[in-house]
Amino acid sequence: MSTLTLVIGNKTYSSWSLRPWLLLRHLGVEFQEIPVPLHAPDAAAQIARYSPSGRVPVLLDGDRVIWESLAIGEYLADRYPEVWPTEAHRRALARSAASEMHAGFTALREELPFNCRSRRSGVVPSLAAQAEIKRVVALWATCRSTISSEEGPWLFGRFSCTDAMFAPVALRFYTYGVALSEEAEAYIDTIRQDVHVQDWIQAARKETAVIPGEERGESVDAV
Ligand SMILES: N[C@@H](CCC(=O)N[C@@H](CS)C(=O)NCC(=O)O)C(=O)O
Repeated sequence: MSTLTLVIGNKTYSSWSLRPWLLLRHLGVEFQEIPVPLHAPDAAAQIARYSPSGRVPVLLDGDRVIWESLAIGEYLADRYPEVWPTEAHRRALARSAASEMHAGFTALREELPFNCRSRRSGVVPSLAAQAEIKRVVALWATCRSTISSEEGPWLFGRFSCTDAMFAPVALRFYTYGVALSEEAEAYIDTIRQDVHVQDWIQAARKETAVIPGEERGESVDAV
């Protein structure tokens, strides 16, 4: 691999960008970032310079272009097997959980938009979103049931791509004060206290671009 470059959106708002960024950080891989402000008038043109799908994140590795957060995870796994758990049964579950996250949870994502520097109250998830929240918590518990707590605080003990995929979901639960099981709350704490997640949030706090109306009346900087 040559020097990697990750094209990302605003750290405040771009949950998809956080996923491969966090994975790269946990792998200890050096990479450059190209930030694209997603709500700038020329955002589409800026993204199109790098992304065949018109979306971020995009990983650039020499003349290779890899888009879609999960595909970026798989690309990195070719080089860094620790992207997934070592044991085959855990790896299968880790991939299934990550794929389910990547493909679904649309009500949750629409109703609880990502804003990692904000806390909000009064958002009542629809029944569809509540069912998805329940499913996320069940998935986390299933992943954790394959390990002993001594193996570490992440879904499979040590950090994997599945944690990267769910990190923005955990931050959303915190932002919106979603009441969860003790086990799920402990996992959210693990995500929030992660040094790389902290770096991401600190950088988000310094961003000045704001989606119009998005942060009206909110306790920005409370995270
Ligand atoms: N399935 C894609 C989702 C990427 C995505 O929706 N990215 C958003 C930013 S978080 C985006 O690029 N939005 C710009 C647009 O749709 O114009 C992935 O996993 O990478």
